[in-house]
Amino acid sequence: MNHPDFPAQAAVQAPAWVRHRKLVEWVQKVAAHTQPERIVWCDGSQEEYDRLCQQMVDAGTMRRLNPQKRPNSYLACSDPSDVARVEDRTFICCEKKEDAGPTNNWMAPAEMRATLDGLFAGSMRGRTMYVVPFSMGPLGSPIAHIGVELSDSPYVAANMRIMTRMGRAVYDVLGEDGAFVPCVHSVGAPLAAGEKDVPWPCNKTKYIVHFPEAREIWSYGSGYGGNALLGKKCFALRIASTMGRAEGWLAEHMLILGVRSPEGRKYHVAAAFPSACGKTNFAMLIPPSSMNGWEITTIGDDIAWIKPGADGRLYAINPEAGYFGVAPGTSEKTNFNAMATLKENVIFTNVALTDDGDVWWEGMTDEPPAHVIDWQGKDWTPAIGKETGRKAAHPNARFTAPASQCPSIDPAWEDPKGVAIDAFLFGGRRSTTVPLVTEARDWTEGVYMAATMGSETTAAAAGQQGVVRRDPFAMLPFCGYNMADYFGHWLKVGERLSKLGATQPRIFCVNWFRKGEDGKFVWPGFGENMRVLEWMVRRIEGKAQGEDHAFGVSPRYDDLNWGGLNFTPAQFEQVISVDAEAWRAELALHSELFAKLAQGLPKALSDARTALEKRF
Ligand code: SAT
Ligand code: MN
Repeated sequence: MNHPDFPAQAAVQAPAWVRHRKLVEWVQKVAAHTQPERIVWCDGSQEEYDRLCQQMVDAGTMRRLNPQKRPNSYLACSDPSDVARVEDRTFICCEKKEDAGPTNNWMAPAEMRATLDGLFAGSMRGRTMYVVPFSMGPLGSPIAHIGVELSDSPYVAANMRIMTRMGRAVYDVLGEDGAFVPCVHSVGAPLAAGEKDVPWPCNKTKYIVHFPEAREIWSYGSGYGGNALLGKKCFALRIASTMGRAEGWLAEHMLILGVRSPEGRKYHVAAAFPSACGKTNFAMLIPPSSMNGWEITTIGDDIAWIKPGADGRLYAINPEAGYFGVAPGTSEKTNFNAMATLKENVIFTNVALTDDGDVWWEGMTDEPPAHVIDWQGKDWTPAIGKETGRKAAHPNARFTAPASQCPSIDPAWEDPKGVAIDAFLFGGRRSTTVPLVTEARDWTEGVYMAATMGSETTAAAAGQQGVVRRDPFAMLPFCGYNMADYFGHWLKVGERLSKLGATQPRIFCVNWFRKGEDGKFVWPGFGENMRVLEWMVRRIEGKAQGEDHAFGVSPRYDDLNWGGLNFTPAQFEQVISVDAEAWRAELALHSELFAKLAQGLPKALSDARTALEKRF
């Protein structure tokens, strides 16, 4: 192929280990259009990673941290405008608007393609285009799928090597004609000849676009996390959820953990919480010392792909290979395992730099350091922080770390057949109304709970923080199709299990975030959440009691194990109580959501709502 504006044609020549003709043609086509100066076919090797990082250090994008303190680790600070996912710039472009549903931004595919054509024309000029092959899930696992991301950001290429199985071996799985999800990413900041680059190139105009029918992703203008690491939310949730609908499986915003009882029985739990609500902490929980014999192991901290196995049960894998976790609030006390995971080989983004070349963020230590350089490169002292309210680390500052470094990693975390799920948990951040824990009495009641979940918004997405919004299944920003159909899909998955005579996983709804009148959290959370997990395990075993109420079964004070924790019945009342008035207001919000999702809303759910209303 010849293109007058693309002299570096020889560079499109794929290495011998890429035998997939269609893939090579696609790379050629995108290169001809975006006109990068050079093309690098990533092989995923350590040398390549080190080289990428060194280039970014030389370009001022990253800083190498003190190797004595934080070996082989880096700090990247983003443009202050490019710090979180941009939900209002995220689009689902299927043929029919109804298929995207009322909770997604939609544009007709042809119109969007015309827009993107304009934006991507020459958008990589002066930059290197990295061809990043990746597997979501263990290579060759029947639950895994493959993607290839073309990106003009070395930060993306390096992060993708931590977050996914990235490199040459992916081409062996693909062979000459294997299926892959094509992902194209540009920071949207072409460089003129001789123009000097900025540390974090991006563009004010941003588009995060999904074509579910073509199974294609295009991302423009942002270099940050969920906007740019396209294997994560874009592929593993938005595109994969549509694949799951078509093929009878689930792509969920869930951590996966293993829990072993003192008797040695092992269970697996998948839990959905919105972004920045503690999935990583919960996945790496260390039981309090008073709960001797209980053990938690980590399979995943953000995303679960769940497919029915031959025995009818649901099997889950973590499609990722790393953690892209929220740094602020992470400490040896709140998440010892995460801190151990972060000892080396980490890319930090938007945290503060200490005077001895290490990192710091709010909540990492009881005492802040006397001086740091904040995430925007300015001097920061505790006094400055107090005076100006400025944080040293951005509230959505992140770490990218290899999952294999986590001390609590489950021995089966890379098992290609996945782990059998015994329970699903759904939780939001709610300072009032929602009790600590409630078990659904059946699958439909559980789907109702998950569908009507609400949560206070966090810094993980651009926009106002701390307002309650409905976030069904913690999937509101991540479902690639009509949310009402998605509820229907969940109901179908449950029906299929019961038809096969397989045990359905139990469904629980939790809330760690109730606050007292003083505005402080009442429930201690973190490791103490093990007490709630113990109750769930005992429910599964048919050993624990609870009390039936309007929307499920919750433990009474004496149904939980309080050994080693001073938590009074009065405090328990504050986190478990169901206030009828608050619930009538809550039900009105459920109605609002269901009215919005009326088209295609399963009747079983509106019936569940009516029954619930009657009970109040
Ligand atoms: O930026 S990400 O989407 O990867 C993190 C999150 O919001 O959960
Ligand atoms: Mn997430």
